[in-house]
Amino acid sequence: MLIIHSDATRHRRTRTELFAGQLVAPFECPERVDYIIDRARAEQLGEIRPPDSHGLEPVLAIHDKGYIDFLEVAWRDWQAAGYEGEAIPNIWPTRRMPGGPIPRHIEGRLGYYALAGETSLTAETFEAALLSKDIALTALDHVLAHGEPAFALCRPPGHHAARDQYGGYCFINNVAVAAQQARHRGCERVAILDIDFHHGNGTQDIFYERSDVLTLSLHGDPMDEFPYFLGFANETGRGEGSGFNVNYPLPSGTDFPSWLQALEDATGKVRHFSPELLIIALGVDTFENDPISSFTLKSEDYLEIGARIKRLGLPTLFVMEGGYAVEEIGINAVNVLKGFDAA
Ligand code: OKP
Ligand code: ZN
Repeated sequence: MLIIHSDATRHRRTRTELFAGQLVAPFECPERVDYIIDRARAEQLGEIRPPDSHGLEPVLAIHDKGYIDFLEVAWRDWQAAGYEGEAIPNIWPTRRMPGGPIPRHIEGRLGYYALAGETSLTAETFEAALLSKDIALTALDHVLAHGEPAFALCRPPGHHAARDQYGGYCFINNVAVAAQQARHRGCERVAILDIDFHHGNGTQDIFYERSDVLTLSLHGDPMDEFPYFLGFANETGRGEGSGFNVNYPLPSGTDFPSWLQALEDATGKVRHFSPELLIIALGVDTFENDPISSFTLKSEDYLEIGARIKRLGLPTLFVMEGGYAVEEIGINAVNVLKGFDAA
């Protein structure tokens, strides 16, 4: 399988993540990519190519222009305010003060555009986000041109990013940008199947009122897991999009047989939709030793996941999302792709 990868993803190396009331070394670190690419090479998974630049137009087909402009200048404005740490929001529009205009001060604008507080914004953030979507779009080019699968080794991840919000380590929604680009290039129906441990809230919200992009997500029950405020089973789409969003909230401790039952239901729905393109939001934080998640999948299970996805017989784009058991992330992610290739 073709792999799109850039060494420049390592330029995003934040120092801090707000976690459990402390600033800790971020879970979403550059070494994640190193382990995956090392394993892909060792397993001779396929050719590794760098991304091509795709510009901002495909991004602005999904994201709000004001939001993208904010990402571009946020670090400069944060520094200009005299702040010395990495940029972290600390106040938000909430139920009892939903707010009016977008604030002028960077502290207010951070809260306006952030959906969570763990994700530090730094000097390299905007470029890193652009590089990540270029990786996804280059892999998409290959799938569309040849009908063959491709793996976009994206970092930072994307599925929590909404039209005008960042958080959960995500800034640009890579799978959403790729899906919209595929629509633009003539695919009538696109399915996005999100198998990351966390609900793909950004992706769901972006396509919630549309019937041309089917979104499905298997994830930890938001009653107990991030992102807490979206991802419930009764969220099935709105208007034109009614019936075109499917959530599978699963309890803490979910094991592989139970997880596979949900996957089988989801693949049945994908088949019924008969998309021209399948995009997999590939997180391997469902792994038993993941430090921030609570499912119990084992490394060998990822081979079976790849094989099940292959059975759909669709042009397939894999886009990297989460996975924080860093030393095992290479084995687990590459197992999905190997399982797909071998089936
Ligand atoms: C990004 B992706 C756990 C805190 C979780 C943010 C998680 C972001 C996950 N108690 N904080 O979906 O892998
Ligand atoms: Zn995740």
